[in-house]
Amino acid sequence: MRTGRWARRGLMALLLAACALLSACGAGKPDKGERGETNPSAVVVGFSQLGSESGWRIGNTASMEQAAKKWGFGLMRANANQRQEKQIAAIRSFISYQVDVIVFSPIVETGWDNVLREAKRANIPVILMDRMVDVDDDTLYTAYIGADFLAEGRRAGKFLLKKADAMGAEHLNIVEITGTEDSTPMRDRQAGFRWAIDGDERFTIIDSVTGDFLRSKGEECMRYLLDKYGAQGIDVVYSHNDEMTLGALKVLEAAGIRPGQDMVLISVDAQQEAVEALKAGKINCIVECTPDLGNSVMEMVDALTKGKQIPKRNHPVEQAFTEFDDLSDLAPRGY
Ligand code: GZL
Repeated sequence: MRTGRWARRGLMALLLAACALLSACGAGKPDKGERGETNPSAVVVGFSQLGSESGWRIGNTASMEQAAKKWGFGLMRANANQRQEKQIAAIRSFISYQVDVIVFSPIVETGWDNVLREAKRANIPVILMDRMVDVDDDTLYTAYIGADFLAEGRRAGKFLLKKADAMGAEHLNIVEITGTEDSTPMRDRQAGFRWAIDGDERFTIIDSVTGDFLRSKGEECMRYLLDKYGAQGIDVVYSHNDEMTLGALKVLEAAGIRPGQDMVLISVDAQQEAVEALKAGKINCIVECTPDLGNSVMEMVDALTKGKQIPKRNHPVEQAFTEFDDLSDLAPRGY
């Protein structure tokens, strides 16, 4: 793309030499594509993953690694362990190594303008995977691929409308356990849910606390909410991901409360462990959020390296799994 074949051979040698440094800061060696280490024409992708906070995230990383291997692309990986500054440092290292494309999942929406301007000046396209950025100039990224989180929130709310009808409920108190503040999934799952139930007098959201998408914090949040409102004061728990839901579920059962029966549980992601709880009647609805974005990302990378245009926004098809569905033939989730 930007350098001749010989320059790339030199660059690849530099890449290999420098990756020892990257591995020291949590970034992996650039797995060479199937065309082998000596082939300098292999496309190299710089991938900054935000962390490994959930089954979803681990599945997403695996999806990227499997797809890079399938496409024969080199993958420079860096795990930021939930730290934005580490993502920014990794992106800067990808720029200095002149990778062909940068892919990253921004942990929060703000604070990316400067480093994305540096990538643009270096003429390296950036694909946002899974989460969005809030920047003044949307030419700072080439494309977004990930869930429509507003739609996910709306699916959660629409399930609750149906559940309230089935219960013949006159009024339901809702507590919300949110994901990482200022992240796209947190903001839009919150907004979409409210959009769906807005104006329906049967529902009151009595509290919203952040669990940062972590199981341990989901436990803490549920313990706090139970202490504050008591079991009788909470009818519905809306949790932005399965890890937090599974943490909350453990606290409810320890308190002698039957999750899914005494309290309605609505979750997001659909990781296997949560699906098993749904089948056991302990969760009432799980809105799917697929982590399997790797192949679509690599298709976009391939198109970009061939000079083709790609759509700016790309959403996978997703659904919801609920107590009203026959889940007997639901395939294993793989995460
Ligand atoms: C959603 C993703 C969220 C998952 C969580 O696309 O960003 O982050 O819902 C993960 O499990 O932590």
